[in-house]
This record gives sequence, structure tokens and C-alpha cells, in this order.
Amino acid sequence: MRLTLILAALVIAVSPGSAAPAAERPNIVFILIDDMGYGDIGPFGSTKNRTPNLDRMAREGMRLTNFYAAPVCSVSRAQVMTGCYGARVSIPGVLGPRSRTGINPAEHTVAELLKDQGYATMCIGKWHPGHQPPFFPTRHGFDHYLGLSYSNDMGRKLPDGRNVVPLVRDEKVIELLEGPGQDGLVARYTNEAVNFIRENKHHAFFLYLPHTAVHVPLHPRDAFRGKSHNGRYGDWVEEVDWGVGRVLDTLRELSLSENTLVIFSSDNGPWLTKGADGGEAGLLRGGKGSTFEGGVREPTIAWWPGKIAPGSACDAVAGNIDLLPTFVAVAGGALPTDRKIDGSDISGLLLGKTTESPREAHYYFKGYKLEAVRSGKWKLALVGQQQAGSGKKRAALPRPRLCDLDVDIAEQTDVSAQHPDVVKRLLALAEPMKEEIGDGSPGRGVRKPGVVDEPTLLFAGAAGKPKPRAAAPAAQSKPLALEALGPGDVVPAAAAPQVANCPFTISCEVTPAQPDSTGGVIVAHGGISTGYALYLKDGRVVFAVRTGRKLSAVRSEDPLNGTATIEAHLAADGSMTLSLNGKPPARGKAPGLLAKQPAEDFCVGFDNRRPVGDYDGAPVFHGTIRNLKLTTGD
Ligand SMILES: [Ca+2]
Repeated sequence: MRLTLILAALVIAVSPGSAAPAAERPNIVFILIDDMGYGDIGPFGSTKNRTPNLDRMAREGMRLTNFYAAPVCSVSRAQVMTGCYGARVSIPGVLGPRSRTGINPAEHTVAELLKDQGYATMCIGKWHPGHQPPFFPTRHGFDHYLGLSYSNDMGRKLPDGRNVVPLVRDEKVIELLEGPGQDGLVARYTNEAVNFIRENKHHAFFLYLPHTAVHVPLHPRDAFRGKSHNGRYGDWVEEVDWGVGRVLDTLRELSLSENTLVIFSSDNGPWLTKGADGGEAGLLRGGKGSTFEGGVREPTIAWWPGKIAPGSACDAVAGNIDLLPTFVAVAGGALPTDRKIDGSDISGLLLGKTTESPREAHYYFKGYKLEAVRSGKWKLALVGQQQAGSGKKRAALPRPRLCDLDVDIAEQTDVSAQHPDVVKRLLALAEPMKEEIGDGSPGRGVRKPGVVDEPTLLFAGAAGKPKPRAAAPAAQSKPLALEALGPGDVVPAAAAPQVANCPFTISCEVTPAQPDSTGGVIVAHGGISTGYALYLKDGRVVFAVRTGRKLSAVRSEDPLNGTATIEAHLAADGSMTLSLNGKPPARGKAPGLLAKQPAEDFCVGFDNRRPVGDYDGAPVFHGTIRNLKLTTGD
């Protein structure tokens, strides 16, 4: 650290025009809320939730009204860390507790780049762009970490039956939180943040504070429970507002306000399918999981008294991919030149030097699929978007759909026929990005994720669960020991069921957490060239087989309605059947058996790498999966 500081000082000494002197390097605080909607706080129009501290933050700072995240958690967090679209760094969807992937150690995270500038760095809260040990915050540039490694609804069972999530300090699990154990998280993170600020009051610091709130399950603590006018969701929003107030008050008290840039935002839109437990997108269409504005446009406030104009608003297009370049610029650093960074420095917007976005376009990816592109006020949808990330309406559009967001923020009116020139210009912007990052599968500019061979749960999980390596790799005529596996479990590729040139039957019993669940992977084994998967799509069960890149799928007649036994079979001649609850099966046809063994892991309840089927990114199945069996033979 000392050497780094000396080197940084030397660089500053020889290039005074390009770097901020150490004394002027601002502290940087980024507060990220989970699943908070565009319409959930006072400065963005909420009349239900009382947010006096955020109201004050906005009065003293700038509202960024066109600030974009990604449709889901892990992707957004990867964007914050790398300054790139999540799909570019191979984090296209949500990662489960046993996911093998994470941000590649070769990427330069914002924490690493700020550390190079001599910053003290800490991450407090929900991490989630990969949580196997090589992907811990402490391996990606943070001096210290405290928080839940992933979402608070990704509990795993202990041998005694308790369902817990791990609270990690630095690299050790220090507590397993069950249910009400999560109640104190906002206060705990906030106290930790305040301590970190106090400890570093004489030293430039970067504090990344991604709250576990307000993601379902909702856990406001006693002092806030039942106090808002908007149920427990409002209670938790109001507790978050309290936490923001404490952080800002601490900066004021230590006379650090004028030397600290604080940004507040959310990682994706409100979880609309949770009803009253989810937030609101205000005037925007859609929610979490969607590339409509409601899924990705976030209530964002920037605060830096003396530097950012009080009570101002910025309507230019910006987003969390721009944070890395912006933070590095205000810290006096330089961007890496060995790789493409998608974001741009928006400090000119924050400091009132310009009102023009530095980016010609913003791209809306869902998984590896480019679904829409925006330039200025125009947004062009290339495919039918989903309102809430799942369900109907994700088909090819008869023609791209153009909206003028200046007058149609709710994306109701297609004006493509009136503006063919605009459509042409946006299509021209979209095409190279489809090739580069993806039009359904990874493009040529996608970089590899970090991958571990043997994922761990971070703590000892349910008793009786077979260790992945214990599963028999040999060809079998009896079922593989998969019965004890549940959502989030992974059998590494080498130990996964051997299905090359074998007819096989896969069966299980599933119970979705919500009776109206519409999406989620039940089993995935394979990738873009070979494999098979069982998943929910538009509320129906799909059995898909990929052979030589061709995807063949059969879909259940009936929607999945509560608990169901599922049996899917691929026969020697490629015939496919899919039966629910022993009813006469739906039938389909693949070109034949899988010609080769999938190189990917066998995943339960999610897909840890590239999708086998036509689900988006890597959707997680919420519910239980029991009695999983895979039998080979006709
Ligand atoms: Ca989220």
C-alpha cells in the first residue's frame, strides 16, 4: 500500500495536468439499493414512502432522471464493478448460491482502480457478481467486506433444517442468518459504513454500500416495522432512507461533505410480481427483469456539496456502467487500455459542465440478447419485451418499435412509421452491438468470466447432500444419486450424468414458491452446442434438447399450477415427451440423441453458464425441486 501511494504521488508529480493532487481526491460513496423502483422515493414522485433524507440529498444535489442499471441483480453489480455491460463480462443473469462463475480476475474493477490511486476501499452489503472465494470483494480490490454474498431469498438449508443466508466478513462466514436474523441488516451495514468513514476521515476512501434491502423477503427492523403508510415495503424503504441520512450526517459532521461524492441508486426495477411486497416504477412501464424503462431506469441522486449544483436535475442518458470511468476520473486515475470499457466519464454532467450524454447510445441487454437501443430521446425496441421479466410477449416484432421517451415515458406509442430515418439510425447503432455482445448468444466481444471447478456453499449445507464429486460418473442404467439435490446445487461437468448417445428420462417433483410462477430453470445441463434443460416459460414447463446447436423443445399443455411431477424423455430416434402428473404427454422431435456429452455442469434451479434453452440469461427457479432422477435407456 505504501509503495502504491508513493508511486501514485510520483505519477502526479510528473503529470500535473492529468491527475488530481492527493489533497483534492474526493472520497467516493456509492449506495445501491436492491430492487427499489423508480417511483419509490420522494425525489422521484413517491407519495407513499416518506424519504426525508433522500429528499434533502436531492435538494442539495442532482437527480439523474435517465440513469440505467440492468434488469437483474448480478448483472447490475458486474456493471458497477467493471464499467461494462454485464453480458460483455459473461455475467448475463442472476447467479445462484452455487454458481461457478464470477467477475474474471483479469478484469479491472473500480475498487482496484481506486486502490491504485491510494484509496481505502470497503464493500458493505450484498455483493453478488460471483461469490465463490476467487470472486470475493477482497479479491476484487476491496480492503474489507461485510455483508451477504448474494440475495437474501437464496437461503440454503442447514442439517438442522434452518434456512439460512451467510453473513461474511472479509472472507469468513461469521453468522448464518435465518428469517428475522435479517431484521438488523440496514442498521448493521449503516453502522459499519459510519465506522469506515470515521476511520478514514484523513484518508481518501471508496465506500461501496449495496444494501440487502429492499429485496424480498422484507426485513425492516422493529423501529420501522408497521410505521410507514405503505406496508412492510414502505417500512423498509423508510429504514433505508434513515441509513442514507446517517451516512450523509456523518460526512457533514466530519466536514467531509465538500470532498465526498455520494451517489444513490438501485440495481434494477421493482419486483412487480411480489405485489405489495414489491416497489413501484412510477410512470414507467414494466419492472425487474424487463428492458422496458421500469426494469432498468433507476431513481438516482448525486450529491457533492460545492461541486454539484443543489436542486439540479440531469436528463441525459447515463448509467451504472459509467460509474467506473467517472469515479476513476474524479480520483485522477486513468482507464485501463487493455480492454474495452462500455461506460463513459459522466463527471461533466455531474459538475454542470455539459448537459450532453457522453454516450451516443445506451444498450438494453437481457441475458445475451440486445432487446432495445436508446439514443437521445429515442428508444427502439428490437424484440417484444416482457413487462416483468417473464411471461408473455417476447416474440419477434413485426417491425422495430420506436418510442419518443420525452413525450412518452410510459412507452405506449410506436412512432416508427413517422420516423423511418430515426429507426434506420438506431438500427445502425444496434447491429454492431449485437455482433459484439450478443443477439441471443455471446458475441465476439464477450470476455470470459472467472470460473471455479468446484463451487462451494461457503458453509456446510444440508446433511445427506452428496458432494458433487461423489456422483458416479459412469454410464448407468439405474438413476444417478440426484435425489438430494435442490435449487442452487451443481454437479460439476466431470461428474454429471453421462447422456451422450443415450436415450434418457429425467423426472422430478417441483413446487413453485408462487402459484403463478412463469419462469425459472429447473434443470440445465449443457450450453449453446449440446445439452438439455427443463424449465418454466410463460407458466408452462418446457423440455428442450440442443443437438449440434439446434434447439428442439416440447412444451406442456397445462400451466404449472402448484406441485407437479414432471417426466421428460428423449428416445433413441429423437422423439421427445413431456408429462405432468402422469397425464398423457406432450410430444416433440429432436434430430436424434445428444451426439456428445455436454461440457457444462449439471445445474439445479438455475443455469450457471450459457443457456441451453431459450430462457433469458440465467433465471433462478423459486420454489422446491425434489426427487430429481435421471435414468438412461429407453
Ligand atoms: Ca436486484
